[in-house]
Amino acid sequence: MTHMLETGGGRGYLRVATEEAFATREQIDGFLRLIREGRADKGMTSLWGFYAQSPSERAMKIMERLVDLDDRRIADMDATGIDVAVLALTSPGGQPFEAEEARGIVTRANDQLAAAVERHPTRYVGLTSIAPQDPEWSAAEIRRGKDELGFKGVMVNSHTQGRYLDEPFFDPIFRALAETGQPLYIHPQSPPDSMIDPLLEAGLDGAIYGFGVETGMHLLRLMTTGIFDRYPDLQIISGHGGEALPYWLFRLNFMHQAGVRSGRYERLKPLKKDLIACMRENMIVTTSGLPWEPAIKLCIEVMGEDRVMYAMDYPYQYVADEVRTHDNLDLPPATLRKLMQTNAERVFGFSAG
Ligand code: 1DF
Ligand code: MN
Repeated sequence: MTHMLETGGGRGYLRVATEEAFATREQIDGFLRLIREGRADKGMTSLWGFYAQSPSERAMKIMERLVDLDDRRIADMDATGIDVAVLALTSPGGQPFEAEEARGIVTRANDQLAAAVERHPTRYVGLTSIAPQDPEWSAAEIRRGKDELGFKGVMVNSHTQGRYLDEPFFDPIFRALAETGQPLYIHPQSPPDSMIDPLLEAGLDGAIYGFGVETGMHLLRLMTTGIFDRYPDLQIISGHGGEALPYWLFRLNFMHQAGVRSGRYERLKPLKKDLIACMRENMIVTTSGLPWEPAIKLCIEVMGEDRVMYAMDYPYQYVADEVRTHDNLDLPPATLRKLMQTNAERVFGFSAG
């Protein structure tokens, strides 16, 4: 049985998609400049060398859709029944650039997004992009995003030039998140040069696997280095079913505790909150890339029904059938409504419709 994918909540909920990407021309031109000038890492060269230059139909369609924040995007949302898109600058944002270049690209991207949200206030919610290579500037941009641009959370695309957010260097970002009470979305990007070689060699560096293992590790090391002991109210969102962490959670927690007891690693310290509690109290996962009943049910069972949100990952995974998969999940209506609408409203603090 099929049904029309209409917006408007005829099924008892609105559809809020929470990992939706846009790009600016300036950002794409910047990626190409990095590649041309030999300043790009291997992951950038592989990923954006493809999307920004390939004449293939996939690359062309994605590029057209990424840079459109008006008619094309709204028509695509209408066609797939997406009522509200939570939008952020596409991966890896401004993170591969030198700080000054990054600040310019990210500021103008945030301004463009704010203008688009103003044009389509009932359809779009914006997230603030930052340049973690300049943490103090990023903290100020997080405040500007909330206070002046009306954004509802912050987007970081995993590592920044091989550096991870648990480094004390990045603390101003977490302080700004705590001060403004906003969630942090940690989206994948390609693994850094220190990690990518065996993935690249096998063609696995991108969204197929490289994204997931690198970002899953980032999320895990934030937890094991005690980010939620330091920031007990912080909420971190991750895509792709939590980058496999919910599936592995028992083993992660067991082996983490065994590792701590053994004293084998100086950096594995006891946590006030174990990894299971971290996942159930401080993490939220989305269904981007995983429109699959067994995986979504596992996430809901492991994380709780308040901690899983729908995402399409437009335009990288723009498939109407996947929306239908979510609509047809074997879940109680109240749980489905949380998944599709109300968890996102609570996590980001907005009201759809
Ligand atoms: C891809 C996938 C690219 C996702 C993305 O951003 C992205 C891809 C550059 O398939 O190349 O966000 N994704 O989240 O699955
Ligand atoms: Mn994505």
